[in-house]
Amino acid sequence: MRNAEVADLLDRLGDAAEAAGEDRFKVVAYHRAATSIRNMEEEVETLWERKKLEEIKFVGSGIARKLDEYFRTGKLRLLDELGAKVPQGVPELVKVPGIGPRTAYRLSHDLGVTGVADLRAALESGRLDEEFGPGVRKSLLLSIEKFQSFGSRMLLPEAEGVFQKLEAYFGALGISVRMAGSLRRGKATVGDVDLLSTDDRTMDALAGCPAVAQVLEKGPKRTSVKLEGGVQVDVRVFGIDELGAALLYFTGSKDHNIALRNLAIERGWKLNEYGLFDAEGARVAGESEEGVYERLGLQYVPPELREDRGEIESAREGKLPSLVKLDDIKGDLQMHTTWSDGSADLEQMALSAKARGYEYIAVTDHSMSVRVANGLTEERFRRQWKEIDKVNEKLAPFRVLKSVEMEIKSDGSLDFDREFLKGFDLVGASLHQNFGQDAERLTERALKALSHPEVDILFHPTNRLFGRREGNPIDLARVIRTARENGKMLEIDGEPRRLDLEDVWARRAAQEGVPIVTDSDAHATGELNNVAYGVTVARRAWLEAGQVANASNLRDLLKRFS
Ligand code: DGT
Ligand code: CA
Ligand code: CA
Ligand code: ZN
Repeated sequence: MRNAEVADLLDRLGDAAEAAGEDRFKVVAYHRAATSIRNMEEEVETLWERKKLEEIKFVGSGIARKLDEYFRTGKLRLLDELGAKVPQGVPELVKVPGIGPRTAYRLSHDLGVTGVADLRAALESGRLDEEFGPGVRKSLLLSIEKFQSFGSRMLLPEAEGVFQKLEAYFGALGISVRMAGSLRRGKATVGDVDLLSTDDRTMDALAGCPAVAQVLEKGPKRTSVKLEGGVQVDVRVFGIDELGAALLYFTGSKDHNIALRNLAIERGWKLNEYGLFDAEGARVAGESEEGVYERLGLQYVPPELREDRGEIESAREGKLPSLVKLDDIKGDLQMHTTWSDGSADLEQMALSAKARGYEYIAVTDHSMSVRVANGLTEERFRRQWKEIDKVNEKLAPFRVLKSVEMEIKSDGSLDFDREFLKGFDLVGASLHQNFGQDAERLTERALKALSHPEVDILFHPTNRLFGRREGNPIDLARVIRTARENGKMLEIDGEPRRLDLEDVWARRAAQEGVPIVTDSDAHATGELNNVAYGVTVARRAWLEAGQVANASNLRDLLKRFS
């Protein structure tokens, strides 16, 4: 079936024509013909053999001639010629969301922009002020930041949502699908959604799903589609006795796979997506992942650890950690209420947390210098404490801890003095202002807070925000050392755009003996769910419950920072 291949060719031709500054109507014609061929029943190659290409809807004599050249020679000269005409910066610029081939052409050809970094510099320096109004400039800058920090990946909850919808869709048809890929490993961002099944009907079912915008590829054992909204989904079908090996292979990571395959090779065996085979080619495992690990002499490796970061060695020695679970979490230590920038009041947050089975929460409204978030003064905190006392009486033994997300100001000083801070049960500190400082200044601010006797936790240490900005360039090795020396805790903020600390750094902090807090940073009751994402990061950081401060009960928690 060459229809998909020919359709892609025409789409590429359309993009190249647009990027080379060709007429709009030509560009549209190529894409129209591509869609028409992609969706037709008959083989385009058969029609070509019968000289009937022009009977295809939207294929005129010009496009028919090009397809004829392609079928005869396997090449299309026009594509190469157009490619040579595409200005230097275009291929990179079109990857930025919101920049199409036409704009890219204009930027590169007419305005001399050589790439994404150059575009950013040009916008920031005012070089393009005459070309674009302030609104367009602002949205271009936002797109660039998103592209530079994020690419075309999606956040974990979005990928999970796609999976759940598809799982329900297939479920209604009696088809069961399994999650694989980076989504199953719980990565903070996910490129595409990978599914596996043992049911041949899955292919047609996916291609026929109403949420599908475009079928990219459809074969007997594999289908790829793009959903409305742009998310790519890959489905592959395997036999029941192959499913474990397939899950292993398509869960990845690629590096983990390669390490496993090398273990098989050492024994003179072979491992691929169909199974584990001995030297004679007989299948020794493949039905389950557990079976494959076992025959390779390994403990079962949870998907979150499959990154080739030492898990193979640990599994061989039987020393994999017993990873923390969502169930282990006894309370949530960062959230906001209507006192600052949250949307639920304090009692609602407490009730919702209690209903989740927690023993305690810390209410961490912002302190006064975060004016945009309606930060609290000493006087307002004193009033909030009275409300907390009342709620605690009502909900006992559930406990609301008096806490704060206190601002570390530009000069490293804090919003409140030591005497006042003593009135809180728990003090978290973070910075929201002046990220433009150099790495040394930013690091000094964090270290100053971690050296303060009343501060207990440093919240979201790097301040990264997927889709908005990369993390601050602070010296995390020094942050961790200072936290350890002063007996402070570091946070994994479960807000999906933050997930900060990230896994490798949280792991390192815990290895050095720093207790980790993993919480929601909720600004509404529903967002208390964010803790699950924080726990996923903690698992990817190899953490056991004993290394997570809020996996302990209230008494032990209070002991940690009294
Ligand atoms: P993503 O989608 O970019 O977030 O990351 P993944 O890990 O889901 O990667 P994806 O979707 O390209 O492929 C799914 C899995 O398939 C990947 O984790 C490992 C496996 N895989 C893909 N390509 C290769 C390869 O060239 N060699 C091996 N050994 N495995 C591969
Ligand atoms: Ca994937
Ligand atoms: Ca994939
Ligand atoms: Zn915050």
